[in-house]
Amino acid sequence: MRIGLLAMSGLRAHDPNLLELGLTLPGVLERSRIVGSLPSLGLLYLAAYTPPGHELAYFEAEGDGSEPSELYGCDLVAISTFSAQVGEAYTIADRLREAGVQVAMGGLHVTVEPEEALQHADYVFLGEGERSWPAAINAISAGNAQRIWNSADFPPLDIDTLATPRYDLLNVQRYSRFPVQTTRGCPWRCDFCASNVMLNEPYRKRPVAGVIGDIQAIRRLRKRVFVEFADDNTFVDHNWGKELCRALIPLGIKWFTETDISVADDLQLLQLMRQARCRQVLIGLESPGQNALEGIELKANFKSRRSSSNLDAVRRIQDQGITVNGCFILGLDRQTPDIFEQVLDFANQAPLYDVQITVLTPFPGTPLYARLLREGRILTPGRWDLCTLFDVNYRPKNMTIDQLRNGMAWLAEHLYSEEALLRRRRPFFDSLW
Ligand code: B12
Ligand code: SF4
Repeated sequence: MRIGLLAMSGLRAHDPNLLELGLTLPGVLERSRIVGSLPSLGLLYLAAYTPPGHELAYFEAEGDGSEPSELYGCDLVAISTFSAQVGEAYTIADRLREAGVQVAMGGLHVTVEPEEALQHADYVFLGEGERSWPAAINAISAGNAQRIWNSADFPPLDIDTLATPRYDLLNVQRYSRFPVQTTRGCPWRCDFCASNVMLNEPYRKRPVAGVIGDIQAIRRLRKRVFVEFADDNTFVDHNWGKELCRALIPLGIKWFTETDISVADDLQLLQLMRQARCRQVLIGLESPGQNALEGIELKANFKSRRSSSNLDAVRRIQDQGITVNGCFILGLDRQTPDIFEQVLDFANQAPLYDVQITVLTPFPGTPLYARLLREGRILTPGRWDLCTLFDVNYRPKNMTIDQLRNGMAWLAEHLYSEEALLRRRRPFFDSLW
């Protein structure tokens, strides 16, 4: 079969205020240009697990959500879904099927909404694709495939022998950053976290040699690379993290990752990360102060317990020459309208090199979604296109919807202007000299 792999590329947001700001604020533009250009690691893994004898090609949807015409020459198109653009993905799937092309859909969204997806796809995949994909491809090419493929019905994935993603399918000149995975999952359980919908699995770390092998595979295609570790929480195990950094040092590549604040507890780890050329860690701080964080992490109240030391922790990391991108969620139940100024104060006091602000988003499949639905607080159930992290689709508890929207816009203006960026970043550069 000729199999097309289709990623729904780019970022999505609908709030007109924020969109207008996004077009003019340098900080917003900077990050969206960087992240908007990442290829889909999930599809590159699927390609690596495709049985031999099939022809594979990787595609990305256009910025307006339309599909490349080459897809119509495929026998099967595999689409990876996130909630924000699943409507666009369904529209493409409908058009392809009308033209006689079979469609397979997988990824985070359809894993929790398989019945919905069955209305648009021939085959729907739940969970990690590597487990079911080889058997599914054999059955599809033999013409006797079932429609639902649940990874739970297949043996667990052996993370120690994970295949190298098929980076060779990419037009490498098109990308400035490449995703590599070092771990899967996260030991914590934040009630809003959409990654958790995949987490029937424990937190898993890959052997360091496998990670290095993936980076070498990218470097065979392109000499100078910047790597984004597509993890949820890389440095949970500090000793393993040190091993990873020691192996990265000789490669001399720059990299970015997402991790929790505990990374700041270990000076040796931070020093090794710096030597290994870590450029930035993205950390979910979520809210300044303990009160608003109470109970949002369901397992050990991790985020609330740590919050009083977050300011110092950020400084310890940045003192090592590693920038922190501190992420805050606006509209948490215990936040009141003074939250916008509190976030600005925290960002300026640290000072945080980068700040990401998002609106509390009830993603399908999360405990948050179930709770807000029960409480009648979802404004329009099923409006998955609003799952962008920037659009409000629920009724906040301690502020009005307008206060949340306007507060978000006010904060964006104060955080992302050229002047604000310079003011927060200058001390970081000064400390390096
Ligand atoms: C890297 C990343 C990005 C990158 C690259 C995305 C991409 N093209 O893959 C960028 C920066 C572009 C991005 C953008 C966005 N992201 Co993002 N991103 C991530 C992150 C950190 C890692 C994704 C990753 O590479 N995972 C590793 C791979 C191996 O896993 P995977 O993609 O899930 O694929 C596996 C399975 O899902 C399955 N599978 C996937 N697709 C398919 C298809 C088929 C046919 C089959 C059989 C199986 C299958 O098999 C794969 C292998 O096991 C995740 C967090 C997370 N844990 O997922 C957030 C995450 C996916 N992002 C999220 C969001 C909200 C966004 C944005 C909507 C933000 C915005 N406002 O625009 C955009 C929208 C993207 C889009 N076009 O719709 C949410 C999605 C929640 C949801 N339910 O939709 C997540 C979960 C973050 C979070 N915790 O909230 N993101
Ligand atoms: S710490 Fe981050 S990745 Fe882990 S559950 Fe919470 S939000 Fe998700």
